[in-house]
Parts: sequence; structure tokens; C-alpha cells
Amino acid sequence: MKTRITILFLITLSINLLAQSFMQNPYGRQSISLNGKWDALIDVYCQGENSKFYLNRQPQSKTDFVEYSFNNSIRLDVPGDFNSQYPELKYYEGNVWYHRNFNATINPKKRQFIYFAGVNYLSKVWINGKLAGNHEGGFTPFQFDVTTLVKEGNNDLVVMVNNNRKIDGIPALNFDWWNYGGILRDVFLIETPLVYISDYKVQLKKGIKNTIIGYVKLEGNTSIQKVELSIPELKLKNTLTTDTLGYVSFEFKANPQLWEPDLPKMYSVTLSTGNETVKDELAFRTIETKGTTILLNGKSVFLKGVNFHEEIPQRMGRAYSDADAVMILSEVKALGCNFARTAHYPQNERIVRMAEKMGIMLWEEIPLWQGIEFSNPAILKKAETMLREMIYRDKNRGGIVIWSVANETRPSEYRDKVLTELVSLTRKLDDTRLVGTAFDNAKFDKTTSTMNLNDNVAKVVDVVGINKYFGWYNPFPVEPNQIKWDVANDKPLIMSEFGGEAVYGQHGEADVASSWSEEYQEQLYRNNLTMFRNISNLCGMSPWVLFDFRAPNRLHPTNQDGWNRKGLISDKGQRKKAWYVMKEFYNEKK
Ligand code: GCB
Repeated sequence: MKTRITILFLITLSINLLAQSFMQNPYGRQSISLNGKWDALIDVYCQGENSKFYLNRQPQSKTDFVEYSFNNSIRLDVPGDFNSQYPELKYYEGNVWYHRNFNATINPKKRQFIYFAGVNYLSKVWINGKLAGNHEGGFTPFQFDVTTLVKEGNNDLVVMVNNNRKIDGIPALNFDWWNYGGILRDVFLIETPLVYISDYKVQLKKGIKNTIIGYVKLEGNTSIQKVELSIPELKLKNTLTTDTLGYVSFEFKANPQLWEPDLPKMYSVTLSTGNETVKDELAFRTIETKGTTILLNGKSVFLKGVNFHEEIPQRMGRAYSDADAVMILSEVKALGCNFARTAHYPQNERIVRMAEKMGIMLWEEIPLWQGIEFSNPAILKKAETMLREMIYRDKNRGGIVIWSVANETRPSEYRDKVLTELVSLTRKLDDTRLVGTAFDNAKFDKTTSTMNLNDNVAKVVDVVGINKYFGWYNPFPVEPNQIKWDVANDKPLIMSEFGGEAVYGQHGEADVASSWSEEYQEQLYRNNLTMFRNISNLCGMSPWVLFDFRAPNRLHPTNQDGWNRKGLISDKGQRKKAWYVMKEFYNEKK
């Protein structure tokens, strides 16, 4: 009896760990794209809910009138942030109402979902005047089952988006990037059978190159059912049988060619029930640490990386398409990188998938960025949800090697507790990748000329990321080659950020920070690379940052004017002198 209860408890627990509010791989589904022009009302004084904009009411009689209308309103491109679409919206933070119509065909044997790949920050969705649901968080997907709300023919879809920064938000009130609001990413109407494949994981077992593990989860009125999993190129075809809750886990032998940056091999994988087929492209690789090294497929690897935001600087807006992903990632490759940090939030799935195809390992993190109110219990809950959503979405992306739970948070009792819980949740959700976080509190000890880090969270992660701006926010305390490092010396260390600002085409003294010159930035990079030679557990680096990016808090009128100028590449795409320093370093680095 006791064992049965324990087994039941474990099944429920594993299903709860999986439980998510959206399906795996929207791109492999039967869907209609709802991208395109949407009508929009800019609701500065937040009247829309009171006035029930979601009803999209039309005057009913000669004496009737309505004080809002989506007809002849401005129109916004979806996907895309609203700030970059009209000059008046550049700094806008607040409510925007989006509206569009779509056609649907009703089939009683099907379910309909509306799937949003990312809306910043709060969203509330109505179909035909009825609430479908709401979501908090700007960088992860969500979906609603709208089977009972959608009708045959023409349907009315209204979304209220709010991108106000808030003290209990993640990120919170202040962050160093543009607070782009709106329906930032793809929107789909997805049709599935009544019982459908909601989730699956197909990856190599932790550290084992010839064993594929995973699970399939069906959603709906489930019963014991067969699911066929096939990987034709490996001549693999397995028939799995779910339990009554629609869940089945598996483990089988296989000998895939392993994914690596120089040869990013991908396999087509198909999952089918009698009623549905979902296809994906998957990479198989192992990632582990051994002492102070990182092992990719059992071999030591140095992560030659760079940071980037989900932004197209030339367009001054969010990146959302495959073409955008190629633009950013081809510059990552051109620098000689095999690794990138998608700062500071889960970027769109197109970028993550493209990086994997192009052979770029990724560090992905949730936007727990400085200034977070850790003493507020709501924060842990929200952070857990964002972490679950990130890992849930990307657990099949072999290109992702590190999950990061935060960036630059101040140690405190609350913060240590929250981050430690997030680290352990990460491991429960996915034990096949490394867990890390970026710290900015490594300190220089004058008496010993040594960098130290005193932080409880560093003890619980697999890899320690250090952000250190020597040469910019702090001058080098002694000559770069004199600085010794004794930070987390029992595990791999990644210099997850370093750099300084320079305006492309601006020339000046290489030792004067306020010249904002390419020469100063170039020398700063050389000095940092000199210092890094003294870090014996250094396993990788990601300079800050690939492109100049927009940040409204950067107020120097001539050198910044709303841009963070730490890019190795300018907002117009020109490579600064420091770019060549990094390029040469990566070319030579084994
Ligand atoms: C940091 C942050 C990053 C900033 C950068 C800077 O430490 O992690 O988000 O943009 O410094 O430029 O100051």
C-alpha cells in the first residue's frame, strides 16, 4: 500500500514538475499564423477594462454611440514591439489594446489553442468578448485553450498589453535595456486532436553518449495510448505506451553522431499517435563539468562567447524573425564564437533554434536582473514560473548548455534562499545541463592582489559567471598581469561580462576613459585578456556586448544618447577596433 502511494505521489510529482501552460514546439503543429497588422488603441489612462474594450462593441441604434473603436485605429505589426513602430510610442510604458479578426473552422474532433510566443509584460486575452486568460512575464510563451470560445467563421480577438515596470516584476523597476512592450513574438491559432501531444523530451542521458532518454505527455481525456517515436536516420522506431494520465518515459540505446559547434548535427524526430504527428529537429550531445573544466561530449571545451540582446540595433526594435536571428548569429559566428549568452532573458525560440543549427552553444537565463525585491514572497513564485517556462520551452535544444538563474544580485538572506531554491528547481527540471549564474561581487584584495568571491550561491552552481568591468566602472587596481584570481577555484569560471564603451569612429587616447574612443576600448580589451591568463579555472568568456544597444538610462548626450555603447559592433553594424582584438584571441584560442 505504502509503495503504491509513494509511486502515485512520484507520478503526480513528476507530472507537476512538467505541468506547464503551453505546448512544446508550436512550429511543428497544425496552425494558422496570427501575425500581421493588428488594430491598436493606446490607453494611456487605463480606461479600457472599465469601458470593456474587449467587447469591441458597435453602436446598436440611432441613439447609441461607443467612445472607442478599433476601426480606423492605428495598426501595429505583430510580432514586434510597439515602441519602435510610432515615434510617439518610443518611451511609452502602459496599456495598449490590440485587436484583430480571424477565421476558424470548427471541428468537434479538434481543440483550438491560441499561442503567444512572447508578450511584454502583462497580457490579458479575450475571444469574442470572453476572457481566455492572462499571463505575466515578457519573455516566455503562453497559450489558452479556446475551443469553447472560438466560433465558425469570423472571430474577434482582443489583447490588452501592459509594459509598466514594477517593483515586484521580473525584471523590476530599473534595467539596462529598452523596455520594449507589445506582442513581441509570433502568435498562432493551433489546432490539435482532442487528446494531443502536449509535451516531450528527447535528449541524451546525462553524461551518457549512447542512451537517449525522455518522456511524452498527452493532454486531454487521456487513457492508455500508443505513441510512436522515430528517428529515421538512426533507424529507430519505438512504440511507447502511456499510462492512464497520458504519460510515458523511456530510455533506449542509440549511437547518434554528437552535436558540436564544428559539426552541429541535427536529427529529425517524429512523434505520432494515431491522430497526430509532431516533428522536431534535435541535437544530441553531453555537457558536464569535471573539476575545473567543462566537457562537451566528454572533451574539454573553451566557451568562446559573446553576449547579445534580442534587438536589431539598425531597426531600433526587438528581433523576432528567422532573418533577425541569422543577422545576430552570423555576427556571433564571425567573431569566432562557439558560445553566446542570450542576455538577460529567454530570447525568442527562433534565435535559440537557429543558434543550435549554426553550432552555437547557449547560456540562457531568466530576467532576474539586479534590483529585485527578494524579500517579497511573490518574487520566488514568479521566478519559479519563469524558470519553468524557459526550461520547459527549451529542454529539447541541445545547443543550450547552461541555465542561469540570475544576473548580478546582491547577497542577502532572502536572495541566497531564492537563488538556491531556483538552482535546485533547475536541477529537478533538467539534470542534463549545467546550472550557473552571473555574479558582479568578486572583490579585489589589495593586500594579496587577489580577486575573491564570497557568496553562498557560488557554492551551489556548476559554473560561476563573473561580470567584472575593470577599465570601465573600476580602473585596474594594479597592472592587469599582477591580478591573481582565487574565485570558485574548484569549479569552472566563465567571464560572463567585461567591456567598456566606445563610439564607433571616435578616436582618442588609449588611456583616457572619457575619450569614449575605439582606442580606449581596444586597450581595455587587451588589458582584460592579459588579466584572464591568471585565472586557472577559466573555461570561457562572453564580452559585453556584441552590438551597441538601446538603453534609456544612458544619458550622455553626445556619446550615448540612449545607447549603451559597449558593443564590439556599432548600431550600424560597423566593427570597432576591440572587435579585432577579440577575433584574434578567439582565432588563436584552443
Ligand atoms: C552589467 C549588466 C548588463 C549591463 C552592463 C553595463 O553588469 O549585467 O546588463 O548592460 O553591466 O553596460 O553596465
